[in-house]
Amino acid sequence: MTLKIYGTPMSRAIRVYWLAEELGLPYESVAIDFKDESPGPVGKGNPEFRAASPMGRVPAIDDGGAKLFESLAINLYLGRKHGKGLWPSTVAGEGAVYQWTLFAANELDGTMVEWARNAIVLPEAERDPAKVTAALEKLAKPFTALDEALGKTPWLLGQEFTLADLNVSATMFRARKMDLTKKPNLARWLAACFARPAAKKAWALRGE
Ligand SMILES: N[C@@H](CCC(=O)N[C@@H](CS)C(=O)NCC(=O)O)C(=O)O
Repeated sequence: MTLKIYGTPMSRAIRVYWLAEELGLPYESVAIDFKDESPGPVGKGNPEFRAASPMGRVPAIDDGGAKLFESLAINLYLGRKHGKGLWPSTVAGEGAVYQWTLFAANELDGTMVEWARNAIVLPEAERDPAKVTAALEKLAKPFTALDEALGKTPWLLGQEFTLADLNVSATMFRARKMDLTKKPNLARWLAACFARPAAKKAWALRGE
């Protein structure tokens, strides 16, 4: 049964499309517009979608009856299931993937959204520069931790690109619009993540 991915490229579903491209996984994209409250086919009330996503948030998946929500958990599941080099071969490596994925969720995700909304996404009149400053202050420690880690090895777990790199870089994709000259290792790594053919294919779905 083909993997179903609910969401749109303009949502956090982009993280799952990127992984599907990396793994060469065929998938059916079920468009759910996260701004549409209706029970119609593309609305958040669509009952088939709600069976996979009880809060009506995208992305969600149905993988032959295995239903999951939470973008990064979906990626851990698909990475563990299909591997293909993106999933580490040791338990210590798996621990590092969990660590960086929870780091992405807890230290980056919400603050990156806050920065992006107020720095680049909202119409200029609605942006709040104080929120930009506060977000950058909150991101300083995690960005330093990343820059230091990536000063030691090319990728987060060592010499190879893994799911840790995908989950973290996908969560901070908008940092490509920040001035990262003081974080050269982070800047080099972010550019390398997004130079991957699978990332380009996924981001092309957003017209980027
Ligand atoms: N932590 C969740 C966040 C999901 C989320 O907030 N998705 C947004 C779109 S990117 C959404 O569905 N918003 C509509 C809503 O919250 O009702 C994840 O990573 O999947």
